[in-house]
Amino acid sequence: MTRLTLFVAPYACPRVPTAALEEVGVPFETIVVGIDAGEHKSPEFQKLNPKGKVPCLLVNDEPLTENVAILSWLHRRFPDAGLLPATDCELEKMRQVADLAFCAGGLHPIVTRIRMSHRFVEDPSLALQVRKKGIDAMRPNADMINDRLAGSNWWYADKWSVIDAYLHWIWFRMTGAGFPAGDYPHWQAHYERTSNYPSVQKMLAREVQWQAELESRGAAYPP
Ligand SMILES: N[C@@H](CCC(=O)N[C@@H](CS)C(=O)NCC(=O)O)C(=O)O
Repeated sequence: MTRLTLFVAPYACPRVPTAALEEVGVPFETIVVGIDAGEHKSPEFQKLNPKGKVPCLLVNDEPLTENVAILSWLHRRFPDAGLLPATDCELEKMRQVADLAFCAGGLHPIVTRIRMSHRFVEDPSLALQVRKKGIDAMRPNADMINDRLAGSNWWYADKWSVIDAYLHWIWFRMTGAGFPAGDYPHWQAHYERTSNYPSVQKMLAREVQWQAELESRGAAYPP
């Protein structure tokens, strides 16, 4: 049996592959990395992921990094789990990769500007400007996502996928940092729907344990 171990951090993007692994339903372990305590910069972790980021998935001790790659690998390795809609069309498969890349490469960096605006400035008083620019940059994306979710439960109409888990994390992160949720009612409703989706609920229950573990070693941080 393939041994799977995922390096995670509470409230961070490893929420997405955790929900994916819960959806697959195979046994897996998580190792919690205290980002605020700088544990992602430790030599031990950087040996596995020199980029110093979570998630990092160990497949029988072999590391795989980047959400797009981890989620794509899980989808290929466990095709019956339905992490993405099944299709024989090569173009459609690549459109699914494009959707993953949009979340990871398009939306995530904007979320970082909104949520971690202080990281982009020397002078802390300028952080608000960075956050405002991040919110401005997110708005056209949020319009498009809100429109797409207007008439359907999930990103791919009637079929839940890991894109929904990704949008769930992005919404959580940016609205928690001041993004105006009320302007995007369909994405808000999607967030609530996804919060009740079984594999997302299992992921959120795991996250409570991750935070408790960080608290026990004095490395916890607020959402
Ligand atoms: N491109 C990476 C981004 C991963 C990433 O930025 N992870 C964040 C958590 S959401 C992280 O590890 N941050 C640690 C830090 O740089 O402080 C992916 O999609 O997997």
